[in-house]
Formats: sequence, structure tokens, C-alpha cells
Amino acid sequence: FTGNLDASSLIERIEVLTHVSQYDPYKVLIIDDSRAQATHTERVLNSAGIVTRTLTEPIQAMAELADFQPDLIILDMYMPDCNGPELAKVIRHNDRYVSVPIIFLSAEDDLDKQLDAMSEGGDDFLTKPIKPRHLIATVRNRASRARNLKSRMVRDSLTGLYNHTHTLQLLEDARFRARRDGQPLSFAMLDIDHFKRVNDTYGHPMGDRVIKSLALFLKQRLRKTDHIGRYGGEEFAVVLPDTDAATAAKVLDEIRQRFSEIIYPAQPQDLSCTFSCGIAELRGELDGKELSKQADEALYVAKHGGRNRVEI
Ligand code: GH3
Ligand code: MG
Ligand code: MG
Ligand code: MG
Repeated sequence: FTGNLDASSLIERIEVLTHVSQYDPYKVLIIDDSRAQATHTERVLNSAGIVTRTLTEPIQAMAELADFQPDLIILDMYMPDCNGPELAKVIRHNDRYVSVPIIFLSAEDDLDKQLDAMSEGGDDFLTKPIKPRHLIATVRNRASRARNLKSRMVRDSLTGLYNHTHTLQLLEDARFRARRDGQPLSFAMLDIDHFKRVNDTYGHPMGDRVIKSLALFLKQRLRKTDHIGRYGGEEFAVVLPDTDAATAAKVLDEIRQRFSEIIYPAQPQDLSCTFSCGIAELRGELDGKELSKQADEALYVAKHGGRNRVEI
């Protein structure tokens, strides 16, 4: 590569592209039955700008993981209901948390017991008392690498948006929160109109450009709290927390309008594109599958109603 691009500015660029937010503080879930122990750990980590949440009842771990989405877990060895290694095994059993680092923090100094705990899913075993700098460095290093890896696993490489699988996981998390908080939730599905023609007339690279530009357009115009996914080839999905269907339709319709006004310089003639969109709102006991099915049905109506429109 040329010019004054050094490695760090290159990395910065890649992070902008893939939206890895290395600048968001790391989030650590502390699971320890002793409030006093947990408070000490919290203070050390908080002093380094790391956000913490503490759970003294391991039984709530799975719900807390879904809600807090920590970068890393600090786990006690001995707790009344359930010991640390057992809990690590349960956490690891869930697809979503196979790669979240688990660090045991305990006064246990028997190496056999430490190694057993690691074999159940722990990544590190830190023995108390531990120097604050040691704890902070371990947490930072592990969390940083895990965050990088995760962002690569959950994103689509062409657009940097969330991939299909992760979009559905985000929908599940959002559904959980919407239910808990009694807030509305909408799910939108978008599909570019007559996209085959774009590829056939202008070539595949031009098609890719349109896909990337719609991705960027959605990122710019939606809220930071909305989750945008590339659902398939020229299909996108958006999870809109705290938003009812009518509001979602208004937002997406404005995006639809603006997107249709973009002109891509091309041969044999300049190109513009439109998309159709279907929206469904979470109601009653709808699960994620049913919600996306309803959005898909609304999308079908939009397509058959003449395309370039938003339907609920
Ligand atoms: P409709 O308005 O009914 O959606 O028409 P359409 O032509 O968009 O419908 P269809 O889903 O049949 O075609 C989608 C096309 O998108 C087919 C495929 O070649 C193209 N496509 C899928 N993924 C990509 C991609 O990553 N890049 C490009 N350039 N084209 C893609
Ligand atoms: Mg304990
Ligand atoms: Mg399609
Ligand atoms: Mg299409």
C-alpha cells in the first residue's frame, strides 16, 4: 500500500467499516455469592473504565447474559446453589456464549481444582488476592480479543451489517426486553426491487455497489439502537426496539423515498433503485419466527401492490 497509511490508521479504517466499537467500554458480568467480594472486583474494574454488573444468585445467569450482553464473565468457584464450573458448563452449552471469555476468580489454590474448572469452560484462573493491574490487564486483553472475534463472526463481510443468524438473535434479545419493559417492538424486512435487472444490465459489481450503498444508507438514517442485518442477497432486516408498526412504517417510508432518489452514474444510462418493505409489530405471544413471517407477508403485499412501498 502507498502513501502515509500506517498500520494503525489501516486498522482504524477497517473498524469504521465493520463498526467494531472498540471505544465502547467493556462490560463485565461478575457472578459471586459474596457481595463484599463482588464489590471489591467492581471497584477495581470500574476504576479502569470497565462497566460491571454483579449477580449474587447464579440461577439468574442466563437471563442476565441475554440482557446485559457482557464481553466477559468473572466467575466465583464456590456458591451455594451452583458452583462455578457447573455454571460455566451451562453457559458454554448455549451457542450464543461459546466464545464469551470466562475467568475464574477465587482463593482456591489447589492446581487440580483450578484445572478442572478450566476444563469445564473457563479461559483463565486467577487466584485471590490479585493485584488490580493484573486483573484489569487480563480482563482488557481477553475482552478486546473476544470482541474482535465476535464482530467478525456476526457480521456480513460485504456490508458490515449483521448476518442473518445474528439478526435473528438480536430480534430474540429485543423481544425479551420489549416483553419485560412493556414496550413495542417492530421488525422490518426490505427487498430491493427488480434486482436481477440491475445485475443483468449493469453487472454484478454494480449490484454489489447498490447493496453496499443501501446498507450505508440504512446505517446513517436509523437509530443507533436499531439493529440492521443483511438477511439474504438483496434483502435486509431491521429490528426496531421501542417502536410501534405505524412509527416504523413512517421511518422506513422516508428512507424508501430518499433511497429511490439516489442516482448511480452508470452505462448505458444512470441507474436508480427502489426497495419494498414489510413491517410487523410484536403482539401477544408471537415468537421471532412468527414475527418475521408476518413481516415477510407484508413484504409480499408490498411487492404485489406494485413495489417501492412499505406495508404493515
Ligand atoms: P423483486 O422485485 O421481486 O424482488 O425482483 P428481484 O429481481 O429483486 O428478485 P429475486 O429475489 O428473484 O432476485 C434477486 C437477485 O439478487 C438474484 C441474485 O442474482 C441477486 N443477488 C443476490 N445476492 C447478490 C449479491 O450479493 N450481489 C449481487 N450483485 N447480486 C445479488
Ligand atoms: Mg463464593
Ligand atoms: Mg429477494
Ligand atoms: Mg428483490
